[in-house]
Amino acid sequence: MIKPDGVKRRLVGEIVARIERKGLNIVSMKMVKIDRNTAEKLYEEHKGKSFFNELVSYITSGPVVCMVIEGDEAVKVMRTLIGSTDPKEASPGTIRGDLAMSKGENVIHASDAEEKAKKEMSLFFSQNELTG
Ligand code: RTP
Ligand code: MG
Repeated sequence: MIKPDGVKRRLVGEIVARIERKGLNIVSMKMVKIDRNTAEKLYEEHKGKSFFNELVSYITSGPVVCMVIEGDEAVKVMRTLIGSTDPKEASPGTIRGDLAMSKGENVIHASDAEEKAKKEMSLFFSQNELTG
């Protein structure tokens, strides 16, 4: 998911190009404005943490671009492609390493496990949007 700062900074094309050039398939894509309820589900694992409210406000602050990405070990490959959570520590060549500076606004989210990917897909896509 390209986060609100990525969309605002007009990085959608840049990020989509990197995913495609890597050899992953984008099988579904849409721009949406996330509501608070969905944001809380997306980041359920962080409920109660000090940064949770800030995270929910940020992710609901503007449109995001959701993508379903397919490929061999797609979850792992996407996590490598995006880089470390804190962009200041993310390696050059990664999306966060090259395009961001702030841990709070780090341009992209990616699921970190297959079960999470399935859950997150169902938050944003209906079945007929996934099988096309
Ligand atoms: P994401 O879920 O967005 O792909 O990010 P991630 O796995 O790399 O990092 P995660 O630990 O899941 O944290 C989710 C998002 O919360 C913000 N965060 N802020 N202030 C802090 O210490 C802190 N820690 C995390 C980041 O925006 C992170 O992407
Ligand atoms: Mg995460």
